[in-house]
Amino acid sequence: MDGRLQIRRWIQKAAAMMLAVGLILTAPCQVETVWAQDAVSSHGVLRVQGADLVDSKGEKFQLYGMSTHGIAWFPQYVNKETFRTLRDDWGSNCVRIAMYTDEYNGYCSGGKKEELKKLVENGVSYATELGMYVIVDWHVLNDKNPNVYKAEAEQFFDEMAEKWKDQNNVIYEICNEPNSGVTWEEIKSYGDQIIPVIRKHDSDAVIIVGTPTWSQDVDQALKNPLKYENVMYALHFYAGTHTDWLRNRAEECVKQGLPVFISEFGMCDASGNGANDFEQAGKWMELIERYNLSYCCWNLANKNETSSVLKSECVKISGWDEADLSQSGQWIRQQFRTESQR
Ligand code: IDC
Repeated sequence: MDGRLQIRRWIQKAAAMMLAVGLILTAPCQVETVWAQDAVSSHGVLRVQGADLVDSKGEKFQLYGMSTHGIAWFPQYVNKETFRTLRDDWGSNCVRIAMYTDEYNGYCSGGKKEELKKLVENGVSYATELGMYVIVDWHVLNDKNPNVYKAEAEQFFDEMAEKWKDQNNVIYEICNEPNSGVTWEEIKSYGDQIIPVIRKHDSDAVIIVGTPTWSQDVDQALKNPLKYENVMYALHFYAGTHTDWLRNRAEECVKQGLPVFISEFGMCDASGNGANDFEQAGKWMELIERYNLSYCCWNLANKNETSSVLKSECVKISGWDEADLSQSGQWIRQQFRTESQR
């Protein structure tokens, strides 16, 4: 064998050994590999530009994912493996953590404050570790008027925003759904108190503000918006109840420059139950895609109700098969998967 051939063989052997060593060394790391869906490292700090949510490069960006049910009721889904499945298998880039303020051991109505805060903090950490955006939702519902627990909201957001001031994946939703005649002026005055509390720590965080009538009256916000930057206005729909008239309102407001965020919706009716109306839901999705709106689906739980995405007999908290998913779950997972391929 001539000298050159000998050398080539040595090189080949050395390369094969290096490859083998490399494979052995990298194998254990794969468990924690963050895949291409690491939305936060690709898109960074989000901000609001006109009606749009844009990423750190100034490109239009869309968040989409699941909302938990009330975390006091279904704490098991505030779990890293749950979020990982939502990211890797469902293809979503965002998760909304819903903490009821009044009902179901709500934060302000006898719930265990420290445990609830810990759950929210854990949820934010898991999302962060997975490179997902996360919405912290102060879930006003039974309390109707966000001013009822304004002092508690101030304290909560002050503490939380201080913790996450250096992160760029946390979005604050300061009042889920004001309702029962609460006016936009009352909500606005609440926003004027709470937004500066968050901004004191995190000067550019995106903040979502609920609108009157269970977050349907975005037109009132359009007439008289808050004066801060990086604020978006919540519009919620339930496809079995809210049809053309609410879509038209949403479209009109977006066209006129209002940043609308669909931070909660369902394919069924507004009770969270009843039949799914996938035809109407499909029309909503067309609108969502036309305007690149961000959206979170209610709800990630196995409650025996139509809007829960898991069947009530499913006790798995991650890695769900098709058979584990309710009709709603099958539909929305497909929607997210399609979205992630766009
Ligand atoms: C529903 C839950 C249901 C719970 C009820 C409490 O799905 O299990 O018993 O709240 O009142 C909303 C609310 C959201 C509702 C949902 C369906 O933001 O909390 O969840 N909905 O009613 N707005 C419109 C519909």
